[in-house]
Amino acid sequence: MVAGKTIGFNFTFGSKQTFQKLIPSRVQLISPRHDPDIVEHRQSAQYDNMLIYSSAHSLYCAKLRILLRHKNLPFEEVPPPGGAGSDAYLSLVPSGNIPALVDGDLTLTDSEAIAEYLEEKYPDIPMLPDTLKGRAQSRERSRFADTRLEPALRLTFPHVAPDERDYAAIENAHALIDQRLHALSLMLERSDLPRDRLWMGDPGTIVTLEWIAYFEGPVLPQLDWPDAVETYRTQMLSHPAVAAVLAGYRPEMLRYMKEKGAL
Ligand SMILES: N[C@@H](CCC(=O)N[C@@H](CS)C(=O)NCC(=O)O)C(=O)O
Repeated sequence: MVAGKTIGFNFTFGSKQTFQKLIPSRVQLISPRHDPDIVEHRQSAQYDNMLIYSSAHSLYCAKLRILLRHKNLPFEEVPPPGGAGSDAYLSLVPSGNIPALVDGDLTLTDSEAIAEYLEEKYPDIPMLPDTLKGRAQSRERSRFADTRLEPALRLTFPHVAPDERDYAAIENAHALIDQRLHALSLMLERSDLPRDRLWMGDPGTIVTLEWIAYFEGPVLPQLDWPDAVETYRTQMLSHPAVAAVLAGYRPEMLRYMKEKGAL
């Protein structure tokens, strides 16, 4: 059972039902408004748990939630004080990235650096295989998601709102996403990594695929999903941490799309 906490509001990820019931309250708290109390709290409080600066619809925050939940690590989530890009946040997190992890005196950004740190600090539920080749393949999957698959998806974000959509840009993004899905399919077919375990390379990949699937239709024309990628998605959903985090995250994805007028 994973305990999670948002400043001023405690919750426990005990069951799917509890988790879903809590989502609206947590989302309300994760607003971009400046809250000086949070900065003060952050600077003065002693945290037993790790603190994550996060936002509700961030893909990389969902990735990190899956990692933390899979490793059964308690954590607290707060919005970036002052909002992403604010002076208040930049004074705490110089890169301005979301998510950022605060663990004692360490403040760390980049979901993959955070994942590697958590893996070294909490190896009891390993997310890297015990073979050299397996670890290399898991890292390759992470890097592919981070530098190839997600950047192709990212091209669509400025064009989610139909009113502001540049259809040539969407066409370009669509072609690139198709290409990257095909590359992922070949990589999955060639990989020895068993799918009955969740590896470090999986959370970022699966959340990115989820966004691509949600955008197909409302934002992107139909995609050519390779069978190997479809099978991989289904297999990943059988991991409880993936299923639970996505169950809470999908309403945020839909909310974002509705706000943009894409649904
Ligand atoms: N490669 C980074 C990407 C993180 C990223 O792009 N985060 C976005 C939110 S999903 C962000 O920080 N946006 C705010 C900004 O760039 O100021 C990671 O893995 O953490």
